Amino acid sequence: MSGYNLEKKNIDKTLNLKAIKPYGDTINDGKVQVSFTLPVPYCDEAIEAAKILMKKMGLDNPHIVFSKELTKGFTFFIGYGDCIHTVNFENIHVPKVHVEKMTMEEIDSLIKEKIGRKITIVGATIGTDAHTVGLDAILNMKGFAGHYGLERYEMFEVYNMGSQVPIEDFVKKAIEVNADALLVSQTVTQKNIHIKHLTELVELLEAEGIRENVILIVGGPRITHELAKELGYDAGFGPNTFAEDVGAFIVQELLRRNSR
Ligand code: B12
Repeated sequence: MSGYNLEKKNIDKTLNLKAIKPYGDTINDGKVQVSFTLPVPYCDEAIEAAKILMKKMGLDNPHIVFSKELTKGFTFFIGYGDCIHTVNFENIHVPKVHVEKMTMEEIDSLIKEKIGRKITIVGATIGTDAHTVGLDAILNMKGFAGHYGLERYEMFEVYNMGSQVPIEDFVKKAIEVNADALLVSQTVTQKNIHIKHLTELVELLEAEGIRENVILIVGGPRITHELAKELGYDAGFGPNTFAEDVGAFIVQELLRRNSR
């Protein structure tokens, strides 16, 4: 056995999915890099404070590799440490949207064949939220990262109302065009403003008696399917969503509802 292999055999421990740790260069070494700022001047005591804090974060052998005064009274640190905690990977179950993957062409053909008419979608970033890039990535003709948006599909009629749309206007539009699906985007989560907006929308749809008539979808960087379901939505989509994920969900959900 070569010296390298011998050494590797001695330091590598078997991967245990019931207790995974961060990986640096050896399984189970737990190596983690952190960066943070403390509101104290740059000095030896500041570095000591940073190391004590890292220990309290569960990082053994704390080592500050970089520290610099940001401005008077504030010091920035980069440190390395060995994470003492583990996670049971086998026990993790993340609720996900159940959708069979389809291409744009397959989605259009399925709608033509099984629905026989265009599916109407109304999308908006509701309330005070001004972020439109995520919603546009799903709806706009040119789409996102090489994936065309739903406007490009032959069988979707898309109304993109843009950003900061009052919830009342959004619901009014949904009624006016007899929407099949409502697509809402929420990015800002400060002070749980997204929960407020999303809850108000569900309440208004219920008050208007149309909640059950529409497929209600929310998306955004901090949206999970679990949160969406909790708030009374049919599906929630987070980062790395593409239009075909959403298009496939809409047509499959519509067919499920029609067959009931
Ligand atoms: C661009 C940007 C802006 C632009 C927005 C321009 C525009 N027309 O959208 C401007 C300058 C206006 C802006 C303003 C603000 N912003 Co800003 N902004 C960003 C930034 C840099 C990028 C966001 C983005 O475009 N991402 C790219 C898209 C493609 O990703 P995405 O949104 O996640 O979308 C994907 C999925 O989430 C999903 N998805 C999203 N929506 C939907 C909807 C549906 C229906 C579906 C199915 C899927 C889906 O699909 C998309 C594609 O995969 C982020 C930081 C960052 N790097 O992420 C901060 C950020 C989002 N902004 C932030 C903040 C705080 C603000 C301000 C409050 C700042 C201020 N104090 O004024 C204001 C808010 C104004 C307001 N009233 O909303 C914070 C939000 C923190 C939080 N969680 O609350 C961030 C994270 C910055 C930060 N680190 O602090 N912002």
